Amino acid sequence: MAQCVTAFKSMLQARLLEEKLASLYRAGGRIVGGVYIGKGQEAFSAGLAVHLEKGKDVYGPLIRDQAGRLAFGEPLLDTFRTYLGVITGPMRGRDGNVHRGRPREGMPAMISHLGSLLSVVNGMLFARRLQGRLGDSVGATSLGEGGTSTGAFHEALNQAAIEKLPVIIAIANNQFSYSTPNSRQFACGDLLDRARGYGVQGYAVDGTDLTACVSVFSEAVKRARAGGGPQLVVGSLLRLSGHGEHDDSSYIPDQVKSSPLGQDCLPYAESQLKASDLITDEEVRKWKDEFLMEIDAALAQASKEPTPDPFRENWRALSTAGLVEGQFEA
Ligand SMILES: Cc1ncc(C[n+]2csc(CCOP(=O)(O)OP(=O)(O)O)c2C)c(N)n1
Repeated sequence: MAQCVTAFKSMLQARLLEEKLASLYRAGGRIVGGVYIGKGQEAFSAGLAVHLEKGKDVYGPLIRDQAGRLAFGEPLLDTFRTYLGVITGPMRGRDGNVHRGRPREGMPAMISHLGSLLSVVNGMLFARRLQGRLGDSVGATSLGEGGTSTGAFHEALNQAAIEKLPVIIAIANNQFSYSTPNSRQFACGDLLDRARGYGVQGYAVDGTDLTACVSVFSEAVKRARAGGGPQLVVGSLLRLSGHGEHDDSSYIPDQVKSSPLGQDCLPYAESQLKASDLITDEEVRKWKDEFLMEIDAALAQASKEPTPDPFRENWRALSTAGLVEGQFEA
């Protein structure tokens, strides 16, 4: 239950941070690329990451995982430094939004949202196994239901299953892949069929319910650590925003928005945790104030920092400049 409170704090911090990013995007000028947020998916994201240990486990977060990133321990400044494209950021100004990571700390940089990170996480785990240093560490990544239609996802899931890799795959079924509804995305009855088809353990969870998410991921991580191979968790929910801030999501019918899938996980978690006497109104107010101050301070800091100078920058791949897990020195 203590993990629910930790996850809740990451959810709250992520929501406030992403509100700031969205307002910077709308104001124009500061953020050059798109802004992609995880509103409505924070419980599913943090519910997984809260079980991972930075320095021991591998975590490959995607577009909707700001809450998971914070729960795993990614510094707040990484978000602003990447969005503002400054050279102090983890991608040194080469990316303008979500393709950031810290591979040395077990967090590979996101590639595409569409299933390509699972094979990277598999590879990191497999390398550790070959080097005899896997121990009981696990890897985890997430993707949307649309991503489960790609060849990259199927190949990587099959590979993980055959090699019995300790990987947790969190599929956030938010009903729409950009504007494509599930009826045009897959014909199987249930996304858990994806797990059955590859001989992988599958779980279904209400992705709007933090305590349910924390509990199902606790079980999945435990089994993966104990040698049970890949664990695939499907969370049902809705993204409460556009695909990115440029998208008004007008293709999502009102009746879906007002269904249980559209429940906002943040106020729901707050009411659950208050009802269980785990948090108080006063604590939530205090955390909000603290997070808003931290967010403003991080934005002010990143705003002062320089973007790359195209004439002086060495544009070699970052992997050769020390980003990869201890293999290259800067
Ligand atoms: C190969 C490729 N094609 C298209 C895109 C653009 N794209 C990024 S995310 C996305 C939709 C993803 O839907 P889903 O996997 O359901 O995740 P969600 O956005 O719902 O979280 C698309 C079409 C891409 N990144 N890569």
